[in-house]
Amino acid sequence: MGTVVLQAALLLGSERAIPTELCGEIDATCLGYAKLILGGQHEVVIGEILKSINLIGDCSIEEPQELYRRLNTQLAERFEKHPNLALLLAVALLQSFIQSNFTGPAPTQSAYQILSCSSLQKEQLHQLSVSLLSVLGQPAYDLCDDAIFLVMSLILLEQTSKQTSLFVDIPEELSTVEISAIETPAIVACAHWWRARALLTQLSLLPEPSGPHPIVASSILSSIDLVYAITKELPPHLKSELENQLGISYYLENVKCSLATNTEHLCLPSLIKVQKLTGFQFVLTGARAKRTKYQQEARSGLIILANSSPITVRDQEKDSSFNPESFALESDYLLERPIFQSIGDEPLDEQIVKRPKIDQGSGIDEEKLLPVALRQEDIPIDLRELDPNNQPALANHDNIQLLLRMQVIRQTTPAQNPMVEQELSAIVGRVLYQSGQKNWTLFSRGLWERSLIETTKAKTVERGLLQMQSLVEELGLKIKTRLLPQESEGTQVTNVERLKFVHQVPFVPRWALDAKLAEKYMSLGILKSAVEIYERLSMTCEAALCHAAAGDERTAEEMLIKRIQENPKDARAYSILGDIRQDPDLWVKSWDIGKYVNSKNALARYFYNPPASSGLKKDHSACLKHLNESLRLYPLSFDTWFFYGCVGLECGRIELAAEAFTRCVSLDATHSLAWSNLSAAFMELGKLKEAHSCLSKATSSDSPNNWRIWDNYMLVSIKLNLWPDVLLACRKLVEIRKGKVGEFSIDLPVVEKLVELLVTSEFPSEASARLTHFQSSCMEFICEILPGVVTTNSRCWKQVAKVELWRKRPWASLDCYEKEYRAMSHNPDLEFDEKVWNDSVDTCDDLVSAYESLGEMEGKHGLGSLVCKDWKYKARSTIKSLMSRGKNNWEDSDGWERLVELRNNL
Ligand SMILES: *[C@@H]1O[C@H](CO)[C@@H](O)[C@H](O)[C@H]1NC(C)=O
Ligand SMILES: *[C@@H]1O[C@H](CO)[C@@H](O)[C@H](O)[C@H]1NC(C)=O
Ligand SMILES: *[C@@H]1O[C@H](CO)[C@@H](O)[C@H](O)[C@H]1NC(C)=O
Ligand SMILES: *[C@@H]1O[C@H](CO)[C@@H](O)[C@H](O)[C@H]1NC(C)=O
Ligand SMILES: CC(=O)N[C@H]1CO[C@H](CO)[C@@H](O)[C@@H]1O
Repeated sequence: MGTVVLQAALLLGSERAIPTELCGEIDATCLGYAKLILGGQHEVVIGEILKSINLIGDCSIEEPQELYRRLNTQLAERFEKHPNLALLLAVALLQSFIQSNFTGPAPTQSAYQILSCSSLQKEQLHQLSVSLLSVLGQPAYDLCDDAIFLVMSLILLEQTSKQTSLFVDIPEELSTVEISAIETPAIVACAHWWRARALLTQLSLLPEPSGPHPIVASSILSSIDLVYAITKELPPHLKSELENQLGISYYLENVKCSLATNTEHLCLPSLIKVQKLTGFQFVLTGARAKRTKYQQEARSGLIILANSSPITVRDQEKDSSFNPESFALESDYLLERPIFQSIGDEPLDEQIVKRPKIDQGSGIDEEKLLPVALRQEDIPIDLRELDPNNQPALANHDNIQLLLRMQVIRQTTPAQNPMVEQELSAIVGRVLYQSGQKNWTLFSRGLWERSLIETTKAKTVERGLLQMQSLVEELGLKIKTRLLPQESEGTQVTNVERLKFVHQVPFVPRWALDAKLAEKYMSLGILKSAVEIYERLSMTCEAALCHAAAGDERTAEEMLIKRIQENPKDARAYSILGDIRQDPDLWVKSWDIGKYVNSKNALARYFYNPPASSGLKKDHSACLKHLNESLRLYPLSFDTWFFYGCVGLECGRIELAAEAFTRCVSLDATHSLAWSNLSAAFMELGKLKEAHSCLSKATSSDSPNNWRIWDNYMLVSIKLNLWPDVLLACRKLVEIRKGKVGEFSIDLPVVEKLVELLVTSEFPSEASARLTHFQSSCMEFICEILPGVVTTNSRCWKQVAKVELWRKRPWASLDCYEKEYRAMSHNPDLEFDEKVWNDSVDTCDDLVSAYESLGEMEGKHGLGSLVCKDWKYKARSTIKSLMSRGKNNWEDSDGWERLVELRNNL
């Protein structure tokens, strides 16, 4: 039991989780090591535990696999019977690696010193370790420090969690990790959890997520059973509190993992769960704000009102066993903050409503990434009472939730949408501007995120770049820190502080900050600065892509060729060279040496759309074959599945397409086009019901105004006789398209069918009888919406007239015939175009019959009134005026004859 408490405490990074009364039960050595790790002294632990084993010795190791085998056997021999110790070592190694490359400060001893390697061995071991960490032809970042620690940690975790190694060849069938709350022992579950953390660390060393690693990590973090597997072995009196703490951590890490593996569309349920667990309340609303320095007038803006639950805050306070780093907010350009004027002085609607997506309903929908309060009265009472300029400090876990939500929004919305940028700013603002001391990890991440947002706006792009530059320096610890926490209490305190939460917020290794800055320069067209950074980071592929983007393909090619000469195993470099030269041989080579997935995708695109110079024709089956192989190795790529499905549809491989789009919507259930294409596949397979349900998903997803989707929805609904859905779609099509194509947005045959259905039902004669939903909606559509859209289409007016009559409003019905006739007879072509003449005669005929049949009915003023008292006179004068307009040209046409006949019949 004690052991599990100890491991839980390590997972939580909290010494407090080990109650003193339990310490007696725990093996003293392990307890000592755990305390050292929690106190940031990983090196001591590593040194102590490894003291007695000869890991490397004097061996000269040449091949990565040789290094793996050596480490694997040595570690297994020593730790097979001591999973607890193995886990402690693995944790120390991982945390130490993270400290070196992610959070700093630099440890006093390097990995190779601790392992007592010669300097000759050191260089070689580093290269071999980097090779081992590379995945599917993507080299791990080779300037990282202490790579061997991460390798050792991963090996130990594979051993303690009893899983097949990912260091040996990629397995044919991907084995996902199965965790059972009941059967998996707690210690194994802890090992799984740390392994997921280590795998995400490894992924952050790669240019793109790839290989089985994301799948293994997500499968570990895919179910809360991971937590239950641990807590079932805890002593009863600690169980509920630790379960709660571990649960919070689990959900946060689940989101982090989705973000890191580009499956961010799956995050919302976990975000909602963790919000409930911490009792966090927050809402986005409008406010007027003034930037201290640059603005005189307050402008409307957005603000997040947020508050942590008092219980969470109290728990956290109990935890401050060490001094948080403290620092003052001084710099103008880093810390300038808006001053909010009181919220609610303004009608909030105007500021937020611009964004079409937000529904107009009252109250707030908590099940959203960003709950919004449009009106002041929708803001929960606790939040309404907050002072917007002095909001209370949030619990750390709540700050993390905000940062994660921000990241999810950023990854799921199109870039450069000003409204989204405003929302992101509001979230970051809430993290940055709060009373009390700031947390290093979270605060520095907040500053970084804000500078990223600022660079997306023309007005603030320069300030954003300056902020990024100075943060790169400060976080890189190249110069002494000023804005961020000083290393006041010595490195121990600092590193512990900084390692807190590192597994809950997305990883940003040191060099990734620099690389992001370079990416920014590149997107702003400042290529020279971008290239400089990439070269300094020795990211050759990125630097080459920069040159290529600037049109200097020669330099790009030269750099890549040089890189390949130096690193013949860099499959990504081959593939990028292939992209620049459009040379399939290079992609094939890239696949052969490293199974680099993008090279297969490039081959697929090539065979789908071969350049004219190649003399090849579009080759669907080659294209599908390449995509199939790419997906086999990396099935988490939405884009690849989508392409696979489209090609499948195009060449009649419908089952394949259905499978592909099913995978798409399981990766992103909000993607309308994927739903719509999936329905197309089902249609082809004759599965109408499935097709219908896909389309109904498509219509409620991310592009609710895509008329083609509604059109398909209507067609399928017709086939299934689902008339209420047909009506819905038909209405929606008019709504979406009337602005562009006017009355052509109306699908007449469908309208006619709907009207036929409507009028064959009984119109409720007594006032008390209620209309069905279909009846009232159809009536509204035909009698209120259509007349605003129809201009000349007489068939359509007839339908309106029909429904008005059904509603027992003959006067309104007659009105329609008059409008129909007027629209037609005002056509100036009447005198030249026989068709118009013919049509006008027809509508005149309609109108005259309407006068005859409706004129004498009871009028709108009830008993005694008539629809049209002088209908005969009106009918006559209608005929007369049409005849006078047709006199010159149509006097001996058939139409003329018909008019004469009509007049005589009256
Ligand atoms: C920062 O994090 C540490 C570690 O959990 C905590 O003790 C401290 O209270 C936090 N600071 C604030 C202001 O929340
Ligand atoms: C790829 O092809 C293999 C063999 O034809 C097939 O079994 C597999 O289902 C295909 N994979 C996908 C994702 O379609
Ligand atoms: C599938 O989606 C693509 C991309 O949106 C589109 O071009 C194509 O027409 C769709 N195919 C079908 C059958 O709907
Ligand atoms: C108009 O109607 C007459 C018969 O009613 C027909 O012969 C003639 O072709 C029609 N003209 C046009 C242009 O449709
Ligand atoms: C490439 C890179 O940024 N590496 C850094 C890893 O962290 C150490 C210190 O912890 C730095 O010295 C390296 O520059």
